[in-house]
Amino acid sequence: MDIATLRAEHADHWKKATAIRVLAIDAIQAANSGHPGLPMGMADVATVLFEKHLKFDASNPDWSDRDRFILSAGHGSMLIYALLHLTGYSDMTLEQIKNFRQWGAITAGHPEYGHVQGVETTTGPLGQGIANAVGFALAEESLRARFGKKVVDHNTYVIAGDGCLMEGISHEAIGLAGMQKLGKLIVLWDDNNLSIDGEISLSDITNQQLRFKAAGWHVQAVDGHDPVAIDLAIQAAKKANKPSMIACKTHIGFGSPNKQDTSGAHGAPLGADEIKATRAAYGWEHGAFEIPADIKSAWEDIGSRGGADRAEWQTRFDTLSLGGARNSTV
Ligand SMILES: Cc1ncc(C[n+]2csc(CCOP(=O)(O)OP(=O)(O)O)c2C)c(N)n1
Ligand SMILES: [Mg+2]
Repeated sequence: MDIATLRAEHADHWKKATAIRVLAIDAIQAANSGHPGLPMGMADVATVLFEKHLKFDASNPDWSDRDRFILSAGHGSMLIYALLHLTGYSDMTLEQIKNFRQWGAITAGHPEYGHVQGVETTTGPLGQGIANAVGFALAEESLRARFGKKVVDHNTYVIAGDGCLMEGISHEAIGLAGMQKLGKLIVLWDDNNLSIDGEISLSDITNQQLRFKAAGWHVQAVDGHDPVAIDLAIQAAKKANKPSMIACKTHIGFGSPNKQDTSGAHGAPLGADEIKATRAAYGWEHGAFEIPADIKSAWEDIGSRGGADRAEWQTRFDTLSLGGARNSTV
């Protein structure tokens, strides 16, 4: 799906996703280092995931039955920092975004567990996030078997890039997940056909969809810029009783007139001229780091959407701990 269609047919979605893109672009430009291509490419997928699916409450980041979101492609850290800022995590202020990659800021080049609320595990070494996510999903299965789904019932979502899938560690993890039928694990693959050196065919000819199928996964492919298709695919993935992989066809550096679909968007700031051209392509008339109040507020509604779920969960948990689990063999 192209920008014109997104703006015409999915205006609210487009504004939210573009807020992620411009925050990433501006922070990376200010730092004079970072990776804009992934946040620009995966902003639509991430917006649909956070808006329609992810169970979380930004004011209670440690709620134990939250869905887990793991950015395995940790170089795209500005994607998660932008999401955490927009949805209202208290530690991820605009100042932190403006200080991306600066000494003393929590916004390190790659997401660090324990530094940032909402970062579930440290990523950056490619493949590490997807492998850890299999562990998260296994832990969820084990806890649910022990305590019951009234109090343990959450999904683990992963955004993985081509590099994550090329790393050897991903192979064992994918095999284990398929074998264990980890139906609550959903991997969103940023299928952008680009990596640090250029097109993927320079380094890998694996058919990733067949690879995951061969390991026992539920596999789908979607246009990673089409919010309706992304939503439907995540819905189907949640219903599957196997781990799911959704190949999200995206454009790295989406919307940058001269850098989209090139490795130039992978790991360098766009540059002042290209940022101007990209803002024009987006129809985004706001200054650097400026998010209009209505868009911020729409994102904050997403951040607080899980509050009611969390309160209901707390009631179930309190009841359970008075009766069931406390007196069981646990
Ligand atoms: C284990 C490991 N090896 C190498 C790197 C360096 N590195 C960072 S991103 C990247 C390329 C990743 O390509 P892809 O996942 O396709 O990301 P995209 O260019 O699409 O954003 C590499 C080689 C790393 N982070 N971890
Ligand atoms: Mg890639």
